[in-house]
Parts: sequence; structure tokens; C-alpha cells
Amino acid sequence: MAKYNKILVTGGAGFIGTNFVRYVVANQPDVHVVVLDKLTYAGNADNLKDLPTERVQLVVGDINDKQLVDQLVQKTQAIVHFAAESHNDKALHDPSIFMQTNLMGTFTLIEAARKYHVRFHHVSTDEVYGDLPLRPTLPKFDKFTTSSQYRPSSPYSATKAGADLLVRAWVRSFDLQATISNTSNNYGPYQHIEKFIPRQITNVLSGIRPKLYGNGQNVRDWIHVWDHVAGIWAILEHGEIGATYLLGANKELNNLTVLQLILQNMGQDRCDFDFVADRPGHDLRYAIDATKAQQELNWQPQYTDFTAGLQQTVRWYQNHQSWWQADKTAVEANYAKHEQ
Ligand code: NAD
Ligand code: TDX
Repeated sequence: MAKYNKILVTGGAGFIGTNFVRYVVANQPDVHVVVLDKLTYAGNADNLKDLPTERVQLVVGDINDKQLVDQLVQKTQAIVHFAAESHNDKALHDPSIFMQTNLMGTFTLIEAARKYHVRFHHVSTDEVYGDLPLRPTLPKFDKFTTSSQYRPSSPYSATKAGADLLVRAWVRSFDLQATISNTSNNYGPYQHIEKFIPRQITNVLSGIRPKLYGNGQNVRDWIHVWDHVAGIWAILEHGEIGATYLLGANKELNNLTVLQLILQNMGQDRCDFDFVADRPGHDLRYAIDATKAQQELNWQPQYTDFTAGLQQTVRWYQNHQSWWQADKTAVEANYAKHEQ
């Protein structure tokens, strides 16, 4: 029996939210899910359309809509909060919507959660901790832990850090029954094609040369989205109120290596890509120490063979061309405005 039978999932039609809802439907037969999603360019109602309607209900709306949030929160036992503007490159050109959704939207939700004493889980990113040196000088600073200092470096990560701090303050001041997870870069099915891995896969599938920022040496710590959503479920069920958990799968790779694995997997020459202008303020390296989550939640990442996960992801985009093709021209046209 699940601890919470009625859950509200914000952003459940986006990449990680979709995988989370599908995980709950597959593994928790007693749980009913209401998804609250604005269906921005990053959300897609089709992601959920094959799921049983008696298990999953999609409400199209904004987390900033206080009245709607109040109505939905009143009827739920727990909220899992994914909804966000999530793309760093977009935030560099248009930060205002990030303030609105990531900060104000989170504020609206935690106010409702406190009013109705509803359990709240806030999904966040390792980017709130800023970045790490490419080659660690002191072992102490080797990876992010739950005691790492908050020092976000981008407009996106600053809004996520702000939202985390709101949740922490609501726990302390109002006894909000909340937990937070900070997770490293996810990959897998249903990820929007603006993001690094799906962008390069769909570039190859569209006859466009992949694009690598700067010198390609920046490091990301990859986790398969299915491991992330299992970790979030474990926190919802077993997490300590007020606690933060870091979820990661120990898979640090630089961007050049990931791109060359994609090219190799897709039968391309490993040099068939272009270096383009670097992202302003580009974080050098992220790395997660997930020991606490592993010890306290009995959670372990399962999909740790990155090459196999990447291959499965390539196949997914090959087999779901109608899912992404309509967006491709606009996504690339948008990138072309800023890349030389
Ligand atoms: P995404 O951009 O794919 O999906 C975001 C979803 O939120 C979309 O369905 C969108 O329609 C919805 N949304 C946006 N604004 C909304 C609003 N105002 N009201 C209601 N719905 C709204 O993002 P994602 O990659 O699935 O990320 C989900 C969460 O996980 C975010 O909070 C993100 O910060 C966090 N996160 C992402 C990663 C990653 O690698 N993608 C890693 C760590 C943490
Ligand atoms: O075309 C590209 N070429 C390239 O070299 C793109 C889109 C990205 N990159 C680089 C930038 C990053 O070093 O690849 C790396 C990954 O880029 P993104 O997919 O944009 O992810 P990142 O900025 O690392 O942030 C992601 O992980 C943390 C998610 O988008 C965030 O939502 C999450 O919080």
C-alpha cells in the first residue's frame, strides 16, 4: 500500500514528470494521479494519452493560478512539484518567465500545501550549488553533497535555488511537510529536443551537424530518468521531512565524449560535428555524491550502463519521429540566432 493514494504532479506532461507519472501507474496500483500542467512548449499531453483515465487526470493550467491550485491541493494528499522553466539557454535570453514559474509558482504551491497540510516534494537540480573545478584540487570539493554551499551561476539555477530556499523556509517557519531532491543531468525518453542529448540525436536524424559548445570539456553527471523518478518515489514514501536528498548515478562525462558516443552509436564519423560559441557563464562540472539517498532510502540507480541507456534513447527518438519532428525547425532556428 502506498503512503499517499491521491497525488498532484505539477509539470507531469514534461520530460521527467511524464516518466514519473508512467512509473507511478506501472508500479503503484493504488495511486491516483492528477497532473497540473500548463502545456508550455515543453509539455505534451500526448505523453500521457495512453494511460488509463481512471488512474491519471490531466488538468491544463498554471501553477501560478492561485484559485485552481487551491481547488486541486484541497483534494490531494501529496504534491510532487516538477513544473518549471528548465532550459539554461532559454533563461539567458528571456529570464522573466523563469522568475514567474520557478519562484512565484513554487510560492503559490507551498502556500496551498501549508493551508491544507499536504505533503510536498520539490524537484530541484544540482545546479543550485554552482559548478566544480574540472580537475578537483581538494578532495573535499570533489562532489556536491547536501552541505555544499548554494552558489548558482545562471539565471535558471538562481531561480531554482530561490525556490529551494523558499521550501526550506516554509519547513522551518510553517512546519511544511516537505522534502527536496537535487539531481544531476537526466537523459532518456520524452526529453525535449532543445536539450543536449536529444538535440544531437535529432540533428543527426535530420541531417544537421551536431553542435558542441566551447571546447566540449564541460562535464555533466548523467542519470537515467528512470532512476531519478524511482528516487523521487522513494523520498515521497520514506524521506525525512525537511531533508534534502541528492540523486545521481556516478556517471561524469565531458560533452565531447557524450557526443562522440552518440555519433558512434548512430554510425557517424566521430568528427562529424561543429564547435560553436560557448554558453555564457557555462558551468564547468557537476558531480553528485548520492551516498545519503542510497543509505537512507534504500534507493540505488539501476540503469547505470550509460552506453546502453544512450543506445535505448537513440532508438526512442528514431522510433518516435512524429513526437519531435514538428518542433525541430523552430528549435534550430532559435539556436541559430545565437550560435556562430
Ligand atoms: P521540462 O521543461 O521538460 O518540463 C517542464 C514541464 O512543466 C512542462 O510540461 C511544462 O508544460 C510545465 N510547466 C512549465 N511552466 C508551468 C506552469 N507555470 N504551470 C504549470 N506547468 C508548467 O522539464 P524537466 O526536464 O522535466 O524538469 C522537471 C523538473 O526537474 C524541473 O523542476 C527541473 O528544474 C528539474 N530537474 C531537471 C533536470 C534535467 O536534467 N532535466 C535535472 C534536475 C532537476
Ligand atoms: O547544443 C548543445 N551543445 C552543447 O554543447 C546544448 C543544447 C548543450 N550543450 C552543452 C551545455 C551543457 O554543458 O551540453 C551540456 C548539457 O546541456 P543542457 O542539456 O542544456 O543541460 P544543462 O544546462 O546541463 O542543464 C540540465 O541539467 C540540469 C537541465 O536542462 C536542467 O533543467 C537541469 O536542472
